[in-house]
Amino acid sequence: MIDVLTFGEAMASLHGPGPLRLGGHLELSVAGAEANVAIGLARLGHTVRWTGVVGDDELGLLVLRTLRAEGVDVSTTRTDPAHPTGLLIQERRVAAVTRVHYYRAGSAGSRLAPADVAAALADVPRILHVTGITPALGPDPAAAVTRAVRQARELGVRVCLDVNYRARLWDPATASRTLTRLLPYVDVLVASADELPLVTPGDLPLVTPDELPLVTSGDLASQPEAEGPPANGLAWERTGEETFSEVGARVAPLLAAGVGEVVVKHGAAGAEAWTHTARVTSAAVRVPVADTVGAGDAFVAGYLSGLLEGLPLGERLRRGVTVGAFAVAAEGDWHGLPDRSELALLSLEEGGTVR
Ligand code: KDG
Repeated sequence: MIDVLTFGEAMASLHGPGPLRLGGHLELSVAGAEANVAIGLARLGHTVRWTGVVGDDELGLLVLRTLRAEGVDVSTTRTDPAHPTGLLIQERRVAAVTRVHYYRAGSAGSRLAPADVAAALADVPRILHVTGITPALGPDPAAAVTRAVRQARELGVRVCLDVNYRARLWDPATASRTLTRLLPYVDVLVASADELPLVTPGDLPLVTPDELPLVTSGDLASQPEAEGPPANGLAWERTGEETFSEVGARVAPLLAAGVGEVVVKHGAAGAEAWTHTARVTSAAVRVPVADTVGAGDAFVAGYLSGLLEGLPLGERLRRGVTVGAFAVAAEGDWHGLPDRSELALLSLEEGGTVR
């Protein structure tokens, strides 16, 4: 049994230091949210498969070679001779803002189809991870994701969905319609705070946290400092014991609809995770920002790594923000992600030397 299957499009990526229209050097690598998560998990020692479609071309070989080198199983990835591997160009306009240009319409990756699901799930994973990017690529990839999450649910596989809204690929109304249909199959939902309204449209019954069953969970019980902020920087709070926040108003109906965990990313302000029994927040790990692209995927890799290991809610959140910080501190979507032995590096004193 493998730990995680990720399912979606991986592309070649080009990125350079300045405005594209001025020309100059660009660096060639690989991108794609599901591939980034797969690499992050593999570096942390988990067994991971990425299933997608690449073109029968040099860029397709680059994708496969890179993922294999990172220890990601690509044995169920298909090569499509009739369509090229997609391409993405990241353009750094100002220090912390990257503009993305897609060359992925008609790509091999967008040929992912429901028929690809059987092979992908043949070796049943513990977790299936998908994102809202894949359904935005067209009707076939959307149907493939729907089939994948349904079959995963039937097989008892935990399903993680990262909303990952991409305004360049679709509009909010279509995204909302499509993604809310996936919710009955989702165990772990990840979204940034501004993406939450997409998965909690007005017609979902709004409930307050008070209406949620509130029992002391193992997560809270295992934390001796459950009533106050513990030494490791995590703040622990119980659902229903605090001001009814806007995030809470969005999260509560998701939990009531059956999503087991809702994880909300707040960028530099950290992240929070909600279950039926607990809400946990974690500050971000502060690092000098080199490149924020891929930070969300890194966060998911860390969070799922913690889930696979049975870590309590607060600790998996902490691993998420820690791996996210590694992504932010280095150039590239996934290049700076830590292996297991490096996880503790960010808690060392600044300016130190590791021997
Ligand atoms: O999360 C990083 C991704 O945005 C990047 O790798 C490309 O998957 C990508 C996308 O569709 O934007």
